[in-house]
Amino acid sequence: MDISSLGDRILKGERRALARAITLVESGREDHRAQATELLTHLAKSNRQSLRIGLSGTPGVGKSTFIESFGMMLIEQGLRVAVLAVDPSSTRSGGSILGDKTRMERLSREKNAFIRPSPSQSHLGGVARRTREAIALCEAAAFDVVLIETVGVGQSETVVSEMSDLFLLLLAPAGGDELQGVKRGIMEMADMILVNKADGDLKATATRTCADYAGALRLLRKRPQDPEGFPKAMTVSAVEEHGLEKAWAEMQSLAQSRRESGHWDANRAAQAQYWFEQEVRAALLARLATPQARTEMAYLGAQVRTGELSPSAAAKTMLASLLPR
Ligand SMILES: Nc1nc2c(ncn2[C@@H]2O[C@H](COP(=O)(O)OP(=O)(O)OP(=O)(O)O)[C@@H](O)[C@H]2O)c(=O)[nH]1
Ligand SMILES: [Mg+2]
Repeated sequence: MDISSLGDRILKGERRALARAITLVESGREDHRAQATELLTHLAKSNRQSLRIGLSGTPGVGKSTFIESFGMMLIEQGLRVAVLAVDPSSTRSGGSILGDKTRMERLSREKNAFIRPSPSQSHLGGVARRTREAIALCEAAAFDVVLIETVGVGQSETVVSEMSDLFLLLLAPAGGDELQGVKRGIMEMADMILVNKADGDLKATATRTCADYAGALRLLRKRPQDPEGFPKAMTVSAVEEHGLEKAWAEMQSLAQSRRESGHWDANRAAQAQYWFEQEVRAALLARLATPQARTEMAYLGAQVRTGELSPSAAAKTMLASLLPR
């Protein structure tokens, strides 16, 4: 594969080249990894930045429907929109991908849109790197907005918020009891809470739910990255396409204020450092998982059990063999 011509086609915004490059970064093959690294290095020179919007919410809250409506609105404004999905659950089959394709039917027909469903079956560490690299590819391909969708389960919100400029939490209209169902840690990550399905019979409940969450957000610790009034809760209807323009205006105003305050750059720098450290950790753990390392762990472990070696002496020996000087 000619990496530099693939790179040039991506820089021209060619979706087919972009799709091919994402397949490359998704590959676990060693020669593919090397090519992916070469490609990303080549593209990093473009220095293009998209607005990266992370979007999380429980299954069925309307993430895909929201992305379809919101994405179409952005396209109508002349913007180019990429959609990536992070699905850490290996239990979900190809069904979710099919579902997304049909749910984003209009968007998937637009030439200024690019939709990439998540590959199934992989652990979160691998998902994180692939998604980050896919984001970088979309940025190089001059997409104005990159939407990163994730189902709100376990660690996936953290992963997505650590690669986003703005993090949105989509919630369903609900009674007061369910408010407590949103974990504090997730609330603290949100830049905006969007209460979806504010239409028909659910409209009044959505308005109440929104007020409840707005109150809950005010009780959280003030974050240095937030201008007055943020984080914010709003109601939207993805189906009736209500509140989307207002939500977009708020997102842009937040992004602008963060650019002006210097927080935008500082946040991206901190994220880059975070992922660097995560990769080092992941690589060290991978070394522990090799057959030789497992054998040595078992061997040293047996000596620790009989008292021949102290735990710390054995650990020292183990580390010396993992990290030869
Ligand atoms: N009334 C109403 N229904 C909605 C709205 N948005 C989505 N829905 C419905 O909610 C259901 C789930 O929508 P999806 O967009 O698939 O939800 P999701 O969050 O992507 O779901 P997963 O991908 O399974 O996590 C569908 O039946 C939608 O039609 C809305 O604004 N109003
Ligand atoms: Mg979905």
